[in-house]
Amino acid sequence: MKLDKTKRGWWESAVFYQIYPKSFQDTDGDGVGDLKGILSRLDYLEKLGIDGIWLSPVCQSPQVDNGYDISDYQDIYPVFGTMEDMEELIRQAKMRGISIIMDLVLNHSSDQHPWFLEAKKGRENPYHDYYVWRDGTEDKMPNDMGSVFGGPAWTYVPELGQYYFHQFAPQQPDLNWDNPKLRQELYQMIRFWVDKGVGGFRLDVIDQIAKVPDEFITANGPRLHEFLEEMSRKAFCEEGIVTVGEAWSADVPRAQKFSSRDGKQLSMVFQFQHIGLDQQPGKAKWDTMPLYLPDLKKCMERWQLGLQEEGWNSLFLNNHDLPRIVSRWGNDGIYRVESAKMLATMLHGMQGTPYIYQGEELGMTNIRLELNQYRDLEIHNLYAERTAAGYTPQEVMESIYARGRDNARTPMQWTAGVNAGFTTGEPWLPVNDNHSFINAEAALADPDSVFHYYRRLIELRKTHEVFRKGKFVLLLPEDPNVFAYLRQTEEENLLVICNFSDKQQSLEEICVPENAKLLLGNYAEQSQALRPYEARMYLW
Ligand code: TEU
Repeated sequence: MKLDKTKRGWWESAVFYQIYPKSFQDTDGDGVGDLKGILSRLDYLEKLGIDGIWLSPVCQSPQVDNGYDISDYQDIYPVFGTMEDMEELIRQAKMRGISIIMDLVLNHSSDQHPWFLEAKKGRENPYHDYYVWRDGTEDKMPNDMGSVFGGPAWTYVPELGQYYFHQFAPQQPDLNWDNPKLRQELYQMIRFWVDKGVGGFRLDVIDQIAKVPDEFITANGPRLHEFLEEMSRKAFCEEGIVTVGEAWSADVPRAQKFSSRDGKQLSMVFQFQHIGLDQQPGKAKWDTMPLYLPDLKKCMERWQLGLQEEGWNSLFLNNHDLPRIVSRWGNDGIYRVESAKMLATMLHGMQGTPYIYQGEELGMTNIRLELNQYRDLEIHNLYAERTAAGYTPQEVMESIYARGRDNARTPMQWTAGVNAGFTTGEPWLPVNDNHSFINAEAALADPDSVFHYYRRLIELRKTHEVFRKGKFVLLLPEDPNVFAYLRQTEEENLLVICNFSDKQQSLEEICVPENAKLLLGNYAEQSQALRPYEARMYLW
C-alpha cells in the first residue's frame, strides 16, 4: 500500500528500513557496497513492504568514521557512486513508494571539509568561526572534556595557539551553531537535497549541536530548541518532509518537545533509554549485565504513554551502532528464528514508526573476529585504553563481542554463496560464516522465515488502525519472562504476548477473549502454554 506523502503525519503509518551503504550490496567488486547495489535490491525492499530508506551517509568523506565525517555535503563519495546514481536511486525508489531519508551530520564535519581547512588558516579567516575554538597552550587544554570515541575532546593547532573542540574523533571537528552564517549554509545545503526529491532526514546527534564546552554542556544546550525551530522553518519547510533526530540524552519530556504535534521541530526522535538497560548503571556501554525484563517493560510503557498524545515515537532495537538484537535479547542458537520474530512482534505492536536495520529481517547475528579484523575506530581505541588500564585482553574482547559496532556492520547476507553474494571482491569487513543458512535467498523461499514474518507485521500495520492509534496498556508488569500488552481503540483491541525466555511459560494470567482472532504467531500449532520465545498477536 502506498502512502500519500504530501501530508504531514504520513510516517505514522510507515515502516522505515536503514541501509548502511558500505555493507549492503557491492556491484563493482571493490568489496564496498554502493548506490547501484541499493538500486539492484529495491525489488527486495518493495517485497518487504517498507515506505522509506534511512540511508546512512553517502556524501563525500575521508571515511574515518564510515561517512559520519563529511567533507562535501553536496557530493557523493565516489566509492559509492555518482550524483547521477543518487538521483536514479531517489527516482526509482519513489516509483516503488519508497522515500529516501538522508543522514544529515550537522554537529560536525570532516577535518578535510574546505570550511575547516580555511578555518585553520588563521583567526581572522571568515571560516574560523564555523568551528569551536578556545585558546590554550600545547600543555594546557581549555578543560578536561573527553570525546565519545576516547581521548580528549580538544585538539591543538600550534600555528593558532588554539584548540578546536570535537565530541567525536579529532577528524570530526564540531561545527559552531552559534554562528548564524554557518546555520544558513547548512539550511541551504538541506534545501539542495529537498530539491533533489528526498523524503526526509535522519539527524545525527542532533541533541548535541548546541554545545557549550566552557560549561561542560554537550547535549541539550540552551539554544537547542531555538536552532531546531529555525531549521524546521527554513530548511524542512515542506509539509511531507519527515525528520528523525538521534538524541541519546532524550527523556520523555524532552522528546515531547522535539516531536511536538505542532510540527515545529522534528517528526520524532530516536531515544535510547531502552538500549541502556543491560548496561551496568553509571558505567560504559562495554560494561554489560543481563536484561531484567520488567525494566524493559516499564521503560517502553513510559515512552508509549508519554508520547501517546504529545509527540510521536520511533521504534527500534537495532542500528549501525548497536549489536544485533537476536544475539543481545534473543537467542542466536537454536531459537534464533523464534526469538527474532518474538522481538519483532514486541516492537511492531507498539505505537510509533518502526525502523528495521538491514539484516534484522533475516535474523542476522553478532560476529566474533580477531582484533585486527575489526574496522571500527571505536573498537581499536577501546582496546588500547582498556588494556592500558589493566583489563585483560580477553575481557576487552568479550566487551567487543557483546557491544562492538562492527557486529552490525558485517556485510548483508544475500545468498549462501561466496561472500554471501555481497561482493565478488574482498569484503571490507568479513562476512559472517553463518550466511550458509542465514541469507535472503533462503528467507524469501521459506514462507516461515523471519523475512516473511516482518513482511506480515508491516502489512498488519497498514491494515489495522489500532497499530497507529490504539492506547497502550501494559499487562503483568512484574513478570520476569512474559511481555504482554494491549492496544485499544473504540473499535479494535490488539493483544500482544511475548515470551522472552527459552522455557515454557503459563498463559493463565492473561485473558484472551473467545472472539479474539490470532493475527500472527511464531509457532504453527496451537498450544495452551507459551513455548520458548513464543509470540502471539490477537485482535478482536
Ligand atoms: O552516533 C552517536 C553516538 O554517540 C553513538 O552512537 C556512538 O557511536 C556510540 O554510542 C559510541 O559508543 C552517531 C552515529 O550514529 C555514529 O555512527 C557516529 O559515529 C557518530 O554519531 C558520530 O557522527
